[in-house]
Amino acid sequence: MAEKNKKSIEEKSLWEDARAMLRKAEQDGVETAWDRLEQQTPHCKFCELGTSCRNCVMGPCRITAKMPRGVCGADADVVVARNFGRFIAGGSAGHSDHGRDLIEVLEAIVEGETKDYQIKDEAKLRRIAGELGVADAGGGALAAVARAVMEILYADFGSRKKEVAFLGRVPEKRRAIWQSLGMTPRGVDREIAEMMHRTHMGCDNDAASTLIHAARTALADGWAGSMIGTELSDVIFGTPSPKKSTVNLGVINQEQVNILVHGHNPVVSEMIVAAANDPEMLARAEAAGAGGINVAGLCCTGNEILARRGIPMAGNHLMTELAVVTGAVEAVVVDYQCIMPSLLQAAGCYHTQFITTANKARFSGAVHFDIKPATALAQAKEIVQLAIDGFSKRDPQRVEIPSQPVEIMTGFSNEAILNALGGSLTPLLEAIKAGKIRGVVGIVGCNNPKFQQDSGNIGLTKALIQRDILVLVTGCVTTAAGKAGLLLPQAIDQAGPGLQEICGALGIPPVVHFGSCVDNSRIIHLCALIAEELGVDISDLPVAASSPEWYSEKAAAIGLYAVASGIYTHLGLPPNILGSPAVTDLALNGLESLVGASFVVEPDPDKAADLLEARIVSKRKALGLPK
Ligand code: SF4
Ligand code: MSK
Repeated sequence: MAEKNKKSIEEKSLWEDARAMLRKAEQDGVETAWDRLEQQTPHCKFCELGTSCRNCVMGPCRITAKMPRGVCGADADVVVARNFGRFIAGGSAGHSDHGRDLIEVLEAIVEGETKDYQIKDEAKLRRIAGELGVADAGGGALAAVARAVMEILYADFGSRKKEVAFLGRVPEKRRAIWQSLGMTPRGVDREIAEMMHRTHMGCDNDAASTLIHAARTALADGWAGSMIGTELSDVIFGTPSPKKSTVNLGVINQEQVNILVHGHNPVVSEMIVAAANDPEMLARAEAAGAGGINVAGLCCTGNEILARRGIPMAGNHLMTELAVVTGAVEAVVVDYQCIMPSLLQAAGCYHTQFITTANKARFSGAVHFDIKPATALAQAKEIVQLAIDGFSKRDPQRVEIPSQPVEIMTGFSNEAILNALGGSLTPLLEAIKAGKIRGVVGIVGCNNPKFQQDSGNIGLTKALIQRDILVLVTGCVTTAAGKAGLLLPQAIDQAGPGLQEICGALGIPPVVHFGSCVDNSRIIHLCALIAEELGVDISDLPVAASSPEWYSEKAAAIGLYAVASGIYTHLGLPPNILGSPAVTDLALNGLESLVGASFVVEPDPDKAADLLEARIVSKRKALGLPK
């Protein structure tokens, strides 16, 4: 069966650096995600359709035409909705627990338990404090203001509030919709726990009701968990501002000690960057015969340090194993999420050390550091020392770095955009009204080996900018856009005349890097600011979202909070819900009448561009704007 599912190397990835490393992986005997996908194909049809249930031991049950109910009596609609609800809870938990970790670092700062982390953007902290109603936010002692913000945001995880703190950012019309549907997110942990409760046998047995709570859970992610992650990362590590960097496997440096940081949270990767720049560590690297210490990113923690520090990006999700295959990586240092367990085996084929740093993401056989705020920098130096020690173990015969790095522009935040626009959204709105920017689409998310790597991400991005639709990218789409040369101001050559004019005048690329997966909260915040400025709801705007190659629970949660926020959202492949016509119809159609937006599924990037453009045209028309 596996032979039948075999793809050629060209079919696996769009990129030459990936293809070269896929050839080398074959030679070196390293198994990759594509190999395992062949083994796993065809997938279990019940799981694919969402019609298998393991929620109790009267089962497991599979729902078919001949067996339309599980032992308890649950039908396909109930089983599919419950599975999808738990899927969303998993994704929301990931982003939100990440956000909570940032509150804990802020707490360590406030309590004087760490000198390794500081408040880098005091102005932003005070601005947020003002929004959250902290007394004397502008003039009070910094520690007191920080403590008050910390308490308010910790409370967002509990059960005592009627709504999470950043809902003040949501336009009134949208909040009224949520209120009427019972979709207002009250507390992050509360919504996630309630989803687990509702989906226990014998609770929520109405698919629509379960899905509404799934949306509420996702909204707690977008407008609380993820937003807290973004905002506090800016406060602690600085708010991104435009800068240049580089991307692809060519950022791995043959002469230097190479450390790849992978995962999501900047709490560890920022310390690794600091430790690698320490003069003593640099001297030690030199003494070991290396020309320096090179830190490069993978996935979203890579996006965090790329946007804030311009640290180069080695690759996105499907490049993580291939980066190790270069044979030139001394250490892969991970925090959590999207880290393939197989990386440990790939690292074992070379001299690469695989180092974990979070007690909630342990990998059997890895070198583990339980990184704590009080000792983070010292621990990071120990990690960098391990990498330096590994440099002499590198086998030069097995090193192949397959490409030259591509330049990119990064570091866009809402603050940076406002700055570039001269302090107000008016120039952006004028460009939208005039049809020079016809709309804005956030293209976000992952790679999935079911697609040729990045063909959907790049195909859609190119098709949209040609149609004068501005594209914002986050997560793993960033690396794709960067490798294609689309994150440079000169990429306006590939855009329509309107984008050429506007982006050309501002000196920005037509594809704008907005950060990591949690930073999708920047995009919904920007939508809210634009809606407020125009006096309309988010669902009235000529905006949309897309995740062409998504794979994770987190990506589904992002998609659902986008839809529930009023943003039409394209997915390159469906979630595992097709076994229930009722749930599928709700996702693709029914949500439109409830929240003013829905999902659309389309694997072909050109057809997806047509759908997104048609949506934008309809929204422009309703606002009385030219096509
Ligand atoms: Fe089967 Fe119902 Fe138990 Fe699910 S909850 S495994 S459908 S008996
Ligand atoms: S890392 S969730 S593969 S974007 Fe955020 Fe990339 Fe998707 Fe993970």
